[in-house]
Amino acid sequence: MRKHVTLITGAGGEIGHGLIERLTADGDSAIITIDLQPLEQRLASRVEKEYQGSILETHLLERILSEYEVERIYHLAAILSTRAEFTPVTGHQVNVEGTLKLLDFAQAQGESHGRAVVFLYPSSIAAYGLPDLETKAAAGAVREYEWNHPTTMYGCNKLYCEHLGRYFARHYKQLAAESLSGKVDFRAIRFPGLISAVTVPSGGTSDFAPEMVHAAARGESNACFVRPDTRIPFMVMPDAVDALVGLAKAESSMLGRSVYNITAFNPSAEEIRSLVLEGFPDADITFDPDLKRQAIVDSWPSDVDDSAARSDWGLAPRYDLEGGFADYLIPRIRDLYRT
Ligand code: AKB
Repeated sequence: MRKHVTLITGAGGEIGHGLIERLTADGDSAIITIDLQPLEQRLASRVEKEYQGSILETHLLERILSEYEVERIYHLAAILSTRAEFTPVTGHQVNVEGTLKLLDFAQAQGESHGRAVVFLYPSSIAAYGLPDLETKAAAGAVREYEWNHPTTMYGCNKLYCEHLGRYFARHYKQLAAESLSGKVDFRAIRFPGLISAVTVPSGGTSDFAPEMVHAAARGESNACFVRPDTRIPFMVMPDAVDALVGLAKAESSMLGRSVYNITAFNPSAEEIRSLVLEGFPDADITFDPDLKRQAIVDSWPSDVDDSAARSDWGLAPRYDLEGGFADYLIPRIRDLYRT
């Protein structure tokens, strides 16, 4: 008999860290992972099995199919927005072809064990693209179906994969004699920028915020790569993990859509700097905008409307802006770098 498990791809990344800790703290140790790099020992010891390799390796996914019944997939592996602009074809391979492989794997799993595989997909505010700052200011909190004109390879990849997921869930092989759809229960969250007290992101464009606070805690100076007035939505990592787990557990009958905005607060970069200075009064934070990365952040909305997530599956972030810094980020980051 194949064991029932949850699969996490990109498990060693920022969200993967928090997710493995959260799921195993809840008593769920039937977790298998895929990542290019070995997991940190403290995470590896919490999971059932760790596969080191690429999501693009067909034989790896076939091996998992033969060994496990996968009930749920958190497909976290991705190349983020800044990095994908330097290698857009590789970005597309990992972000789109990789996701297609995972969706196909979920379909094969569902057909093999007969139950729908819940497929959690972290999409992003990068799926939006606003043409200029005037439009961004006038748009305010955008709804899921508005301004879907991403300017980055990563944003295009995320938007397209949301559609691929919906296709697998509802229309897969619609001309076949017998319906094969319904084996993938696809659920996506459009994440805002995320700030973790435990890990420092790399390769993203919302990284200016976590970079500021981690540099301050390490006693290093930081030249923020966006203007002080730059504003996009953010959330701290524990709330992002809670949201993923909350959406995974929601009754499918409650879900009116397959893609949900979520957010917790939307400070300007200057407001983030002020909060970092409250926690680390000696921090040396200046602004030195990189005009090209600035343009990417300027194309993302200043806020998103997450009312559908709140009403359909009970999104309720624990941390607002002040609480996120005072009760989570500052004390936890201080502990992280305490020597
Ligand atoms: C990035 O900056 O690429 C990501 C994102 C906003 O999805 N953090």
